[in-house]
Amino acid sequence: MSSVTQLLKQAQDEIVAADNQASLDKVRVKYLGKKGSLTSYLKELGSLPSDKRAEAGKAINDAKNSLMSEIKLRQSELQADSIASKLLLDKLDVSLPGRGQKPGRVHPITRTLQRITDIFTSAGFETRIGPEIEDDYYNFTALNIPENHPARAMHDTFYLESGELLRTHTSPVQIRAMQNEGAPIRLIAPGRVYRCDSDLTHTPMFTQIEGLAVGADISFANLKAVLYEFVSNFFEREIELRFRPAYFPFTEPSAEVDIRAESGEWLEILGCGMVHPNVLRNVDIDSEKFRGYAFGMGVDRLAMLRYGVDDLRLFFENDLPFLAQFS
Ligand code: 2NM
Repeated sequence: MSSVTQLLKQAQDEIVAADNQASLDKVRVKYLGKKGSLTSYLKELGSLPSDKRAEAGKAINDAKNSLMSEIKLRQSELQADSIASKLLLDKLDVSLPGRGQKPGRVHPITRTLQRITDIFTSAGFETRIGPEIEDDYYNFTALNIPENHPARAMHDTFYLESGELLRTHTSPVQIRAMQNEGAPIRLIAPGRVYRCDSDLTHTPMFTQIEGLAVGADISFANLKAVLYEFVSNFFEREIELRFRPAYFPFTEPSAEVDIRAESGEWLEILGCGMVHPNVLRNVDIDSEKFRGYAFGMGVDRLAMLRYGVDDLRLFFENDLPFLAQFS
């Protein structure tokens, strides 16, 4: 009897001393496991004289029960401790300042394109977009560009193995729009275009915006007025324009348009003209009833002028300090 009491006392001390789950487990195994000391006492009960057996058995079972409940208690204490210390370590101060994520910006060419689009939208033009992979018909033939025209040469156009090509201008968008919607129509077509050309002022991919208005009373005077309004709006000052006669297969007459820079020099910014009757015919618009004007400009060039950037390639290098200047 006294050795059970002693064993119980010893086990209780060890339970209190156990400061983690593993050592508490060891205590449990040591006393209550299959080969534990209390367990072996139970096994030895049979060798006691029968009149002592009941009393001893009860004492051992009582000791066993109180050990089990004390271990359970200690276990929940240890668990609470470990949760508390984890919480202390993982404490998150939600009031700390962030890591200084800088907001992104819109690329200067995209900003310029949005600005141009906004100006034409408020003048009543709708926006149309189209595929960058085109075929010969939409990129050339429908635009009155004959089979042997230099613009078709491998030199300028990226051809795909399929025989398709990367559009060299956004004019195919206008062709599709006229085909699908007929006249009258007034739209702008912004987008990426591709030409096999690369130097200081040319990149193989660039952004263009073209415009088209077809109607019964459309005249070259309308074209001049729209372009004048556009350019003055874009540069935020009265701008002098100069129309120089030019040649495009898809317009007749055609002109290249210069603006008078603040320095006094003339800078070319766009091409335009009256849509060629052959082009109208190709999209089944009656060229006796309807006339149209069209224009096209390089957005990159307008962005250079607006922001005073003198090397086109800067727009394509994704140099963050350079880009960060436009916000
Ligand atoms: C330019 C210059 C002149 C043009 C013509 C057409 C269409 F589809 F109506 F025939 N779209 N764009 C055009 C005319 C484009 O870019 C310098």
